[in-house]
Order: sequence, then C-alpha cells, then structure tokens
Amino acid sequence: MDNRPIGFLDSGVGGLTVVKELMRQLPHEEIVYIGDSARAPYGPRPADQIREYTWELVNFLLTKNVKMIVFACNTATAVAWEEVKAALDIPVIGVILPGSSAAIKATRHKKIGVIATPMTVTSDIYRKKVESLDPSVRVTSLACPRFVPLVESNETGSSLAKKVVYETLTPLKGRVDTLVLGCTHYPLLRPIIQNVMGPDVKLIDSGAETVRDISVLLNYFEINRSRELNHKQDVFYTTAGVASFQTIAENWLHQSISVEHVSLKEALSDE
Ligand code: I24
Ligand code: DGL
Repeated sequence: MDNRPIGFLDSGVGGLTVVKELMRQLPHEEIVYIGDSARAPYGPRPADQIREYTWELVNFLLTKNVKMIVFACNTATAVAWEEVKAALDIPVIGVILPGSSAAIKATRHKKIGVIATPMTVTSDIYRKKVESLDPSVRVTSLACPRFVPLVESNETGSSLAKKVVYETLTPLKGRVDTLVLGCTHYPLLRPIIQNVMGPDVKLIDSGAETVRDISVLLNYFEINRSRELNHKQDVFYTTAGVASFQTIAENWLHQSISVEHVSLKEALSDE
C-alpha cells in the first residue's frame, strides 16, 4: 500500500481527459495535477523548450511527494518521457506506449493511423513504438494543428468542426482500420472523427489506455491507496489563472475541485 498521490502533468487542461478516466477507473486514488496553461499549447513549440518546461513540471510534482508521475500529454511524452523515466526512481508513465499497444491489439489489417500535434508527429514516436512492438504493422501519421484550437474555442460539435475534421482526415480515409487519438484534446472530437472515418475504424483513446496501465502497475507493485482512507484531497495547480482553469475543469469533471495558482520559478527556487 502507498497512500501518496499520483502526479499528473500536462501543458494545460487537456490532461483532464486522462484525469477523468482515472476518476472513473480508479476513484480511490488521490491526484496532484499541474497544467502549464501559461505556456500552452506545447504542440507547436521546439523540442528543447518542451523538454525544459516538462522538467519543471516534473520537479514541481516531486515537491508534492507523489508515488508515480503520469505524463498526461502526448507532446511532453514524445519529447521527454524516456529521459525523465530513466532519471527518476518512481514509476513514470507516458500516454504513448499504452496507446500504441492498444492499437496493435485492435488492428485487423495491420494499418494504424495516428493523429496528433505537429511536434508529436515530427518526433515519429508512435511509429517507432508500434514498430518496435510489431514490425509488420504500417503506421501513417498525420498532424492536425487545427484540432486543439477547435476544442479550445468550444467548437466540438459545430459545423465548422465537422468541416475541419473532414478536410483534415481525408488523406487517412480508407487507408487505416485503427486510429490513435494521439493528443489529449481529441477525445472531445471523437464523435465527429468517428463519423468522418466511418463505423469500421476503431478509435483508440490513449488516455483511457494509459489509466488501464496505471491500474496494472499499482497492482503489480502493490502501491494502491488504502481503501480504508475515505477522505481524499485532489489538488490541481495551474501556471495561469485559477478561475478559467476551474471553470473548464469543473464543467468537464462534473465535480467541484480545488485549484491553486503556481509560479514554477518561485516554487522551484524554494528548494
Ligand atoms: N477546452 C480546452 N481548453 C480551453 C476549452 C478551453 N476553453 C473552452 N473549452 N482553453 O481544452 C485553454 C486555454 N485556457 C485554459 C485555462 O487557463 C486559461 C487558458 C480541452 C478541455 C479538455 C478537458 C471547451 C471546454 C470546456 C469545458 C469542458 C470541455 C471543453 F469549456 F472542451
Ligand atoms: N496536451 C497536448 C497533447 O496531448 C495537446 C495540447 C498542446 O499542444 O499543448 O499533445
């Protein structure tokens, strides 16, 4: 048993799609979340900058005595997961490996598509992971730079969203039987994506797959939080304004939560 919280990091609020899955699958676990909304989105940024920012988020979570760190962001995982995992002595989980192995399980004709931010696609990490697990699978990746702005402007069900998703995904239609949603925001566009790709294409939500892996890991290392503790206090930190984070998060998670502002410079210089 290990009653310490699980730490989540993300470039902003998108990682809350992973948190929502955790709350559904593992409601007993306590959460510390940090979202770097002041510097979001990470997707269009250069790799070195993303690496530096991600380390700041990791170091902040380490000051919160977490038992595990979850990279609830595909872009941060693509750039920095391997090196952070190698440097820490607690488990570090990224969203990319769980999504990759779920796609391999799901594909029937070994044709997997991945949609993600420009940086995740540039890193080619999904193709590398999938091919390392099964070299006979073909991976086609597509950057969808217009999808995050669509979600963030409340357009998830609009006719503009349908038009943009249709135009963007056309090159993948008929070419893949399984499609990985390789960005935290994309589950919010899932109905439209499914509609454009057709009912036979299996969509993989990397975040949901990641929570299944977290569960396996907690059991394997016997580090679940005790069932006898019935009170838990999740805390969500944001590097930008508390009010807008709180509005989005409470609306998404359907519960009231505790949100605090953090300035990473100050938090990390107190060490
Ligand atoms: N969804 C996301 N980010 C936003 C947004 C949104 N604004 C409206 N909706 N803004 O991500 C990002 C910039 N903010 C973040 C907070 O600090 C200031 C800057 C996707 C959310 C994933 C859980 C639409 C919206 C919403 C509530 C729930 C879901 C949703 F308002 F898509
Ligand atoms: N969280 C990011 C991801 O999953 C999307 C938003 C961003 O670009 O920062 O790739």
